[in-house]
Amino acid sequence: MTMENFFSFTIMQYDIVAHVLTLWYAVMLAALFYFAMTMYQVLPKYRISSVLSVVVMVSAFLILYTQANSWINNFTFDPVTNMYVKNPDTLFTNGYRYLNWLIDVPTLLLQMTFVVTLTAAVAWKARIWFVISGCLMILTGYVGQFYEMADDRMWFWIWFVVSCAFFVHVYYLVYQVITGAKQDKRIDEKGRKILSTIWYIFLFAWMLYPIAYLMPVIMNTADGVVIRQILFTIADVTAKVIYWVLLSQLAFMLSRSEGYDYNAIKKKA
Ligand code: RET
Repeated sequence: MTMENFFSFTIMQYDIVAHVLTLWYAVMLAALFYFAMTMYQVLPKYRISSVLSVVVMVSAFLILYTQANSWINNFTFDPVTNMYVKNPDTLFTNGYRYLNWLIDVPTLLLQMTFVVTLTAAVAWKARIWFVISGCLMILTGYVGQFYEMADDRMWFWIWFVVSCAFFVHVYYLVYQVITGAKQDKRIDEKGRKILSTIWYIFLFAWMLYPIAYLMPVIMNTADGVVIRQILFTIADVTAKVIYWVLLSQLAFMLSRSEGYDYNAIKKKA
């Protein structure tokens, strides 16, 4: 059972979580349209990255909608105490998030290898390990989160450590791919800045996930729940949507340097 089921919430606490979760799936839907509509602004070889963004957004939207409802259906307002109290016959779960990441994490990592230029051997090695380590990081964390409120948190910690080992490996791979991409002659100073920002997104936004996982240990209160849901949402919007916008900027730039100027083509037509 996750920590969210152990507390009653003030109207403010309950509403903040309900609103943050709603905002979150609305952003996913908005981003879906953005990526579908900007797809033709890049060369065909980069469009696979936009297609993947759209596909992931459909799945993210559906899963996150379910996740938001899991919160909304789990509590009832009690006018006597003026608090939202847990329904006796339902349980909240963060599990949907993990399932969503299982799709997103390998895709986010793969997309990078489709946009930046890498030698075939490096690209394939990175792709295979991105999928293996990315999925194992999420799956081991998924198992661990079932033990977050156990009397003895031994398994919670064991799975956390295992998941972190894969996390470090993913970081190492991302670092290699990004430093490799910076060597590309077609990438100018602005492009290198975008690549550095992408690296910072990995460094900071991805780090919020293990922090949120540890919330039952760091702050085991109703406020802790609110902070955890906000952290997950900030991380998700940054790691997905902002990352994708940056990646498509890079693809626009590379397309232009390869002679594909979408605005000029449109003017002619
Ligand atoms: C877990 C378990 C505890 C240890 C670690 C974790 C890392 C999770 C990460 C998730 C990234 C998700 C993304 C989703 C985008 O949509 C599984 C919480 C290290 C890094 C980027």
